Amino acid sequence: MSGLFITLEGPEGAGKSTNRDYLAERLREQGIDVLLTREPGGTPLAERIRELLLTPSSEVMAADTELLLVFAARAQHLAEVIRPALARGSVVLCDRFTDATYAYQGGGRGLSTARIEQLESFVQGSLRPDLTLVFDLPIEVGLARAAARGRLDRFEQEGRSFFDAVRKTYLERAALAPQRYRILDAGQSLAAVQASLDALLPELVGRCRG
Ligand code: Z5A
Repeated sequence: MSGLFITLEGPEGAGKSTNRDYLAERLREQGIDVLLTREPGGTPLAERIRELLLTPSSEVMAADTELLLVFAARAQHLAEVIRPALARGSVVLCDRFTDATYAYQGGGRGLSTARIEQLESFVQGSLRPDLTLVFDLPIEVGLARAAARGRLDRFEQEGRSFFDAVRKTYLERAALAPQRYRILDAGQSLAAVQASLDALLPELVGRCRG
């Protein structure tokens, strides 16, 4: 594979989608071919699985079901979108990927890291993101942003301890592999977050050009 796989992660309302679009524009200005996508989702079938995962329901979804649905959507997304784009040499900017599984199903739901690692190897083989941008912010700031958008999805209805565990897991994973992760302070103004992205741009452009 000759492309570059960049993922954007963080708790709710961290500004991943907004900043993914901003980063894509900056990279395209440099003549770099960028593909934007997201998880769960990114293909028609995976978007249908996303609906199952996000829509609140009176039937409680078992944690293992949630985990398997996340990886089922990912298998489709990898086969149909991510692997072909990387093979073409594109830069893939993906709003959430498997770090979210460690954070939400591992940290939030308490599923074992070993189980997630097994599925990660099964579904992804050796493919891992080249770079992961973690948009970190206090939970209450992100939840206030999410709430301002209106109706809360199935995850956003979780309690404070769930989101604390999500945030903690992201920061722990980033600390274990600093060469892959960059942590951005997403609690600042949007202009300040985007200035941090601008500061990262020379490194990103360099890596995109290999
Ligand atoms: N999930 C999972 O459990 N396991 C997995 O493996 C995967 C996902 C892949 C859907 O993800 C859910 O799936 C997610 C985890 C679970 N949990 N939830 N919910 P999602 O990424 O689609 O959902 P999200 O995290 O809730 O996305 P979001 O709320 O849309 O957040 P965002 O993309 O990080 O933020 P945004 O849309 O760019 O910005 C949110 C608002 O804040 C918007 O009005 C912006 O204009 C505003 N904003 C952004 N940045 C700023 C700053 N700096 N200041 C002020 N306002 C700002």
